Amino acid sequence: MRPPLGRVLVIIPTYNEAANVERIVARMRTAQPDAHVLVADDHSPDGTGKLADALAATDDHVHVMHRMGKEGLGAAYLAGFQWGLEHDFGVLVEHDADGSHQPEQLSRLLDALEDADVVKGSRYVAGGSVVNWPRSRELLSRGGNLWTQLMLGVPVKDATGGYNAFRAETLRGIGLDNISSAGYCFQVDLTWRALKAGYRVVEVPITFVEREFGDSKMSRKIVAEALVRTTLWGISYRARQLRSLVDRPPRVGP
Ligand SMILES: Nc1nc2c(ncn2[C@@H]2O[C@H](COP(=O)(O)OP(=O)(O)O)[C@@H](O)[C@H]2O)c(=O)[nH]1
Ligand SMILES: [Mg+2]
Repeated sequence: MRPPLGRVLVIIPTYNEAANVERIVARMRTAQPDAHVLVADDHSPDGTGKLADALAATDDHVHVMHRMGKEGLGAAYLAGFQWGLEHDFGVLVEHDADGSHQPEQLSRLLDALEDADVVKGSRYVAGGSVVNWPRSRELLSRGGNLWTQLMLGVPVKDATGGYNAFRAETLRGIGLDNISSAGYCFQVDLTWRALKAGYRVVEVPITFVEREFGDSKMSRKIVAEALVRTTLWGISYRARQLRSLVDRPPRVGP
C-alpha cells in the first residue's frame, strides 16, 4: 500500500490567459475545495497576473507566482513544483488554464493516484476524447504520441498530455534539477524519467476540449523540440538495448 496522498496543489501555468484564468480557478475551487491552486504566470502582457492576484487576495487556497517573462511551460511547472515541494504538498497536479482540462475530472486522477506514483489524464485510452480540435492538431498529437511510443517503447498512449498528477515523492525521486525541456516534450520527459526510475504510471481517460478564448502558444519550435529530443532519447535508449543484447545474448534452447 502507498502512503496517503496528503494536500493537493494544482499548478496552472498562464501566458495571456486573461479571458480564462478567473473561470478556471473558480471551477477548480468548486470541484476540489480542499486543493490549493498556484497560478504560475510568466508576466503576461494582458494582465493575467493581476487578475490572479485579485483571486488570491480573497481566497487563502489560491496563490500566484509571478515570473520574469515567457520561458515556456516546462520552466513554469518546474518552478511551481519546487514551490509545492517546499510547502509540503503531497500531490502536484499540472492543469492548463484554457478550459482544455476539466477540473471536474481531477477526482479521477486523484483516485487513481492512491495506487500509483504518476497519473496521466489520457485522451487516447478507452473513454478518453478530444472535443473541437482541428483535424490537423489531433493528427499532430496522435503522431507525436505514436512516435514517442516507437522511439521510447513506453506503454503510455498519451505521453504528451498535460493533465498529470504526481506524488511529491515521485518528483523528489526523479529529480528536477537537470530538466531543460520547455514545451510538450516536458511531459514526455517527466513520464520517461518516472518510468525509467521504476515508478508506476497509470493513465485515466479525460475529455480534452479545445479552448474557446485566447490563443494557443503552440509553435513550430515547440514541435521541433519534442521531435528532436524524443528521437535523440530513443536513439540512445535503443543503442543501450542493443549493447546489452550484445553483451548478454539471450540464451537459446534448454
Ligand atoms: N507560464 C507559462 N505558461 C504557458 C507558457 N506557454 C503556454 N503556457 C500555458 O500552458 C497551458 C497550455 O498552453 P496552450 O497554449 O493552451 O497549448 P495547447 O493547448 O497545446 O494549444 C496554458 O494554460 C498556457 O497559458 C509559458 O511560456 N509560460
Ligand atoms: Mg490549450
